[in-house]
Amino acid sequence: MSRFILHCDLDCFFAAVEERDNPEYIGKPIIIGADPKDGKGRGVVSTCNYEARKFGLHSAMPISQAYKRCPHGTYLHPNFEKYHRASKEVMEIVNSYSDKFQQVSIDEAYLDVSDKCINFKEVRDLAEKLKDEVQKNIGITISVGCAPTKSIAKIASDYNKPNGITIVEENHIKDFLKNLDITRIPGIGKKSKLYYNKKGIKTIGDIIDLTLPKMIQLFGKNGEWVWNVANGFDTREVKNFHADRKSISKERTFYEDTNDLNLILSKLEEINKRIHKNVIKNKIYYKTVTLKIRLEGFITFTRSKSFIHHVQDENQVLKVIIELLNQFSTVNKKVRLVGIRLSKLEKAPSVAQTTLLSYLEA
Ligand code: TTP
Ligand code: MG
Repeated sequence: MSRFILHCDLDCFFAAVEERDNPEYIGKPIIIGADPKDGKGRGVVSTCNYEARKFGLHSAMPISQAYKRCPHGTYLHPNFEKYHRASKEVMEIVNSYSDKFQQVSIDEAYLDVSDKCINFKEVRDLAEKLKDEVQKNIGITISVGCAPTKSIAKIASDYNKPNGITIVEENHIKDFLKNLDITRIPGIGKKSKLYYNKKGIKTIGDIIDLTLPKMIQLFGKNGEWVWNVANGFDTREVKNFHADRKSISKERTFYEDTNDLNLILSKLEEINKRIHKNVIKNKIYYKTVTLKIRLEGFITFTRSKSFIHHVQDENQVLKVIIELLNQFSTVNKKVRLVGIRLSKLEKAPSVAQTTLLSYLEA
């Protein structure tokens, strides 16, 4: 029996929230990210609306380049608190359509509705209802893809953006994928594209035409995964938050590289707080804390420390983070990104070590 998996992804999310709250922006190019400072600014575009995309702007583009292409755009500093609130409200709606719900980023989630629908007509009705509910209640639009696998559902949600629904029935997978560029496959970026192109592979159809052994011979393990995706052989389930989860992590990129220790610490405190909202809600305990720091020039370091027992304790984690951060303080470079990862997870252990009882293993 075919599975009905939905992938829901908000359209130009941060920019959409700004348009909702400032209707005078609608129809104009809006860019969220670093301050362009008349073209001299550093940092990147976080996202931009579809009006701005007409000028070639996109996420992660240096803000100076964006400004060159679109000097008349409206440039806004991100308001993360507002976006997190909107995300939470949207995800509550999406989750109300099925318990088999997996949020994978601030603006995207998978939903398995195989138990709720008996055919694609019902899936479409459900997707339309979900979209309407998000638009009416939150005031922003979401695109939905539906397919028998997670990877094809993700490709489908992106296919008809913004505000689209794309349904790929089991016996239409090949027709849907065959003319799409290989970069539509999640994980094939600009660099891999060049590599694939060199071997004569441009479309997903070119991949489907190869045998699995040939793909493995040409591209190794990655080739095997890509071939499976292209042929609709992705058996991954929609997992609820904690099922089989190895770690929980969050990271943030600074809008401008910084060596301001207070700023770095307050960012880490914010990340720690957010992670703990999740772990508390999902009754998750952890043993290992990892601090990740990326310096300018993309050199990345990680340092970890483990508790003897599983704990769930925001203050203890912060202490560990400060301790680990001190190990970096002699580095004379600016910081680009910081992150925290909690691993060795356990769900509601028999003996929960909290606050004073938790102690460290060197
Ligand atoms: P995306 O879903 O990748 O992008 P989007 O929602 O802005 O646009 P689309 O309609 O194509 O889905 O990311 C969701 C949000 O995450 C985005 O609004 C801003 C943030 N983001 C960044 O801050 N930096 C990035 O490099 C990317 C890709 C996203
Ligand atoms: Mg999005």
